[in-house]
Amino acid sequence: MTQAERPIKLSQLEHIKADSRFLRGTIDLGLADRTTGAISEPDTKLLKFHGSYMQDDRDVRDERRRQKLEPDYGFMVRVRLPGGMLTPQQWLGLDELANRYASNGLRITTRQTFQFHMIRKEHLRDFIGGINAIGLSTLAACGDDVRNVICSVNPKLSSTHAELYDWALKIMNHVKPRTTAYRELWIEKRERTSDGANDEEPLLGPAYLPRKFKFGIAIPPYNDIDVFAQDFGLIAILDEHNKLQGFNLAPGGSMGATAGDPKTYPSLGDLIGFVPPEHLLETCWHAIAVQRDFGDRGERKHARLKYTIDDRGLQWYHDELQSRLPFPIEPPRPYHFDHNGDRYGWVEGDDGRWHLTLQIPAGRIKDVEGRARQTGMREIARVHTGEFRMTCDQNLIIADVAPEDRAAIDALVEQYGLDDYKRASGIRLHALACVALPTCGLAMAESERYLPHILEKFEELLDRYGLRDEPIHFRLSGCPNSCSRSYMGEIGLIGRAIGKYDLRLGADHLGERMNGMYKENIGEAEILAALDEIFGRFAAERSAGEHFGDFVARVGLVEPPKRRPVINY
Ligand code: SRM
Ligand code: SF4
Repeated sequence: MTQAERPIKLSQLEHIKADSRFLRGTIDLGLADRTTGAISEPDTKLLKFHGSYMQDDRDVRDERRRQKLEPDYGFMVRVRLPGGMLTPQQWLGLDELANRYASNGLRITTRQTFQFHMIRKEHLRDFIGGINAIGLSTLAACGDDVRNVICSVNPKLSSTHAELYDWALKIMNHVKPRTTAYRELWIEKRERTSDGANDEEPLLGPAYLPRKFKFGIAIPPYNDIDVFAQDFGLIAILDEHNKLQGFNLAPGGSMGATAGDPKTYPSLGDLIGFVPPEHLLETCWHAIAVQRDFGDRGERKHARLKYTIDDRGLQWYHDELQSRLPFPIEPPRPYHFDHNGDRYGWVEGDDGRWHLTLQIPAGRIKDVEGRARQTGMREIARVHTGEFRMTCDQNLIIADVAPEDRAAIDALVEQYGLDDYKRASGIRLHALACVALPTCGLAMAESERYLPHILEKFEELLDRYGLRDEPIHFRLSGCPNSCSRSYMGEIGLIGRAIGKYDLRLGADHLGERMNGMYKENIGEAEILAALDEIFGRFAAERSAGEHFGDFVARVGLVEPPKRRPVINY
């Protein structure tokens, strides 16, 4: 039975979407209204599909309320950047837009793209228009649609990476929204949008998807995208000559959960089969269509693909997908991951070109006192002739550098202090933090702003046990939505209230096992006391080469969540 046939009460947002004339609503009127920095509540929901969230500066919220002023509204804008690739000219374009309109520089996200914060309403059209003018888009960067398709940035396999990057673009183009509202609002900048009578959404339908839907392509042996955290993970299968054979399919992942609601939970995807490259686009289309038809449109907290799969079974999802495809889904093929983080420094690709991975703490590229990262990247973009690649760990790669150009890049990297990766501790090199306060409306605790402090504290502890260089994966998030994929951290801190976090431990190093709860809702002193003891045990009792997360799981300090049972292929 499809969603339409089921007698459920649709959530309010389903009505807003269906009545929006393909995402138009009254966004045009809201943008023109100069009496407020905001737009209407229903329009904020539709604006997400256009790549923007209305937010307010939470640091000044109470003070403004006291002064009887409206909140300090601004708009977050997210770029859609499949595969995370950017030309130097595009970098310079984004940099200029950030300087002109945004409050906090450029922010690399955990899905390989950029966000900008606190764009004022009166500048939103010029900002999004400016992004389009440099050949990029924000359509479907947020909203109930297919989000930025991410892809491993394995620099060693340059030619395979180029091929897989191309697949990320193809998937995105194949399944993105078709509405012309985006063009009317942000490119043509029409004062009044049309009635959308000629629009069609052959895949997504007029009410779009029940919830966001995320694809990611991993290129073994790197799982640097956390492929099992995707709604629909794709694992590239290469033969012994690194020629692409096809893709293993791993649906059913996603991290988001609601504090105190056990019906919501993070989950990893599981294998249901393999398809060759020529069948990939059709497979992706129908993978989405199944969720469009069966996803829960009554309860948004229950509307991700993982819940559809868990309610009906992984085998059911496989069979339903198979019933829509004119070719067989084959059994999954063998693959092996050896890592799920970035590797820093210079790497030579299989084509003799060079790639330099830099560490960007929490992805924030901004000039601050004593550190001019934004200026440095601008200077690099002015001389670089290759491209830039964003990683899902909020870092960036200066990619495709000729051997003779390396010295010039190195000099700029050093001059602008972009070479932290040479000195940072193991845990610092493997730390991710979501944005959280002051812009995220859902933040329950600090994250990005807390990262430098808590890392120093962790390093003090690690130094006691000679563990400074230990590559411990640390993920910090300001709430259980886990935008830094904090359930995948060997150490995960998940915000529950100001100054309080759940301490979770025991994920593996391959992105194949989530962490488990160690202590709930505790403050910094308790977190440090707990880790002091566990780091001490780890140093004394670990077996040779054992990672921190594996140790914690082996000695039974936590019980990591279980994967779904394997299905019949
Ligand atoms: Fe996220 C919502 C930031 C990756 C799960 N996420 C939000 C919002 C838009 C808050 C909101 O709804 O009002 C955050 C904006 C903060 C701000 O001020 O900018 C936000 N999410 C981010 C970013 C920027 C985190 C970062 O520091 O890099 C990432 C942008 C990714 C991108 O470029 O598209 C980001 N979010 C993720 C990921 C990681 C991933 O996709 O690999 C997840 C976990 C995987 C998943 O989808 O479950 C994630 N974000 C969520 C959720 C939980 C969804 C759920 O099904 O429960 C929410 C809340 C929601 O959608 O209702 C959310
Ligand atoms: Fe905001 Fe929570 Fe996502 Fe952090 S994890 S950006 S606090 S929604």
